[in-house]
Amino acid sequence: MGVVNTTPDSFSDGGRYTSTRAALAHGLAMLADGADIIDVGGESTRPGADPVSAEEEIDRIVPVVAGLVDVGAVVSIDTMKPQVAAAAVEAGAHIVNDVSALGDPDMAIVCAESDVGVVLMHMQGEPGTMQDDPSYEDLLAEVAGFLKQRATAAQAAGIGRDRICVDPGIGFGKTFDHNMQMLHNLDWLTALDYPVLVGTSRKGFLGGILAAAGMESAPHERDPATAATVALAIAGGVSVVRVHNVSHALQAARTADAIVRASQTEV
Ligand code: PMM
Repeated sequence: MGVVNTTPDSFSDGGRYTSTRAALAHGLAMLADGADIIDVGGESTRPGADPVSAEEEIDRIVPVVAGLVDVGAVVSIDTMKPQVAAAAVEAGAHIVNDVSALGDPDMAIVCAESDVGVVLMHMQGEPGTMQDDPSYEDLLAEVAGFLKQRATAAQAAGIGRDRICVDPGIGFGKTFDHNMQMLHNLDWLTALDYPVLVGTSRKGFLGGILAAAGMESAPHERDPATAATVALAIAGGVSVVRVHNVSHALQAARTADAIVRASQTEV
């Protein structure tokens, strides 16, 4: 899953794809690089980011979604707002990626009334304050329990089980150690028996790992580190990786996948 943020303020690619033209060109380039899905976002979930009205978010994302649908792409819309999801679905989007896991009850209705896939992500708190002091008594059990509960609620609202994907929400109300523990223990999530999506791309914890090894890095310099997480995620049974650099991630994913499969065949 390649990321197109049409926002002025996302942490890694903010401001680069604010015009429809630039966002579309970037989506097309990621498709050419081998992306299976393009995830279009119109509001940054970065801690402290400015909130955006539904109208503005719709204005940002609809032309991009429609343009990508036009060329036959599978398009995901990254939003917490039911109005925005509805406008994107109307424009042809195939997946709703909701980092609040259907936090707004109307989102379940919008999704149930169409046949979109739904990504349910775990977040502790809200984007503005989620990184202030995240804490858990039992991180893995809490994240897995939340996702199971949200998936069950989604199914009760009429969203078929085969349309649901779960995501631990790397960096969403998580400390460095929380992120590391979740990625080290992905079997907690795969055991839920839904496809798992993971978004590690260029995130702060990678900067932390690299800095501890004496390598300071800006977000856009973290693609090799991202590729390492992609390989580990695929080896751990993850189905979808959400990334900014598709060609690097695709090499890592294909390589990890081939080695995992080789180890399952008899020689
Ligand atoms: N991360 C970001 C935004 N949306 N959606 C899902 N499902 N999972 C994620 O980890 C995720 C997301 C933040 O990253 P960005 O600012 O680079 O888009």
